[in-house]
Amino acid sequence: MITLTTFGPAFGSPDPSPFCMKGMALLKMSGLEHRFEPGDPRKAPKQKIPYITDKGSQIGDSTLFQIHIEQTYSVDFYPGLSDVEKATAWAFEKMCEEHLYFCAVHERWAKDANFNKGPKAFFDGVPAVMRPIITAMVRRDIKKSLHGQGIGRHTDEEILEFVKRDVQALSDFLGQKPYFMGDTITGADATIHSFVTAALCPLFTGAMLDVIKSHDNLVDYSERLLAHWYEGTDWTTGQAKAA
Ligand SMILES: N[C@@H](CCC(=O)N[C@@H](CS)C(=O)NCC(=O)O)C(=O)O
Repeated sequence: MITLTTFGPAFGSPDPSPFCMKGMALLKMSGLEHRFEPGDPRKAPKQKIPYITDKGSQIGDSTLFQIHIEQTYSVDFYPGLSDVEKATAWAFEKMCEEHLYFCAVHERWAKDANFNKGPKAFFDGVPAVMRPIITAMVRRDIKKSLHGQGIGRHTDEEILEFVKRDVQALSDFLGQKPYFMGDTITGADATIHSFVTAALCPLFTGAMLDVIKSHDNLVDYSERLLAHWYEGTDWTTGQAKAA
């Protein structure tokens, strides 16, 4: 039994983190026995969520545990793809994880309206007297990390231009195919679908949501795979919902 530690459902999504949704989808695709368990990044092996626990070992980072599952259980997440197709899948996955993701973090954490509707709720469990201080401290750290990564140095207009180009590339490549790489569902869908669905989260208003919503094929892809992976599943545990 593999345990995937996530944040747990929030914002009307299976998880507020696209990396957690990626992990959830990968485990579903793997066919291995698994369960989800909400946890705390401070206790995670790399102080980030998601991570898996498999036979007593904890493995942090969604790509590293994907590789662990591939190598340990001979799971092929990219069946039938050529080397060039695998290279394409890798490049799109990393565009989402290492570029589009930071634009989304900026959208949710740096903009007051979105922060107040979403991430602020992460601090509801902090004692009231400490809450404003801890909230401001964590928000400042996240803005600092966005500055270190680079995205935080750009204007809203410049970031939006990046978003438009990432999203256009995803939409153009997906086209009218049922899955990102063609007729077969692959590991690329676990990643791409999670980032597309996170960007479509209706809680967060603003230009990023408007951009992604204007691509009908991405909206349709998000809805189809949400139904495929999550209908009938308890989002908190990963187990089938009681009838
Ligand atoms: N490269 C990591 C990224 C995971 C990640 O960035 N997780 C964020 C949430 S989306 C996190 O746990 N942040 C908590 C923190 O930084 O304290 C992966 O693929 O799993």
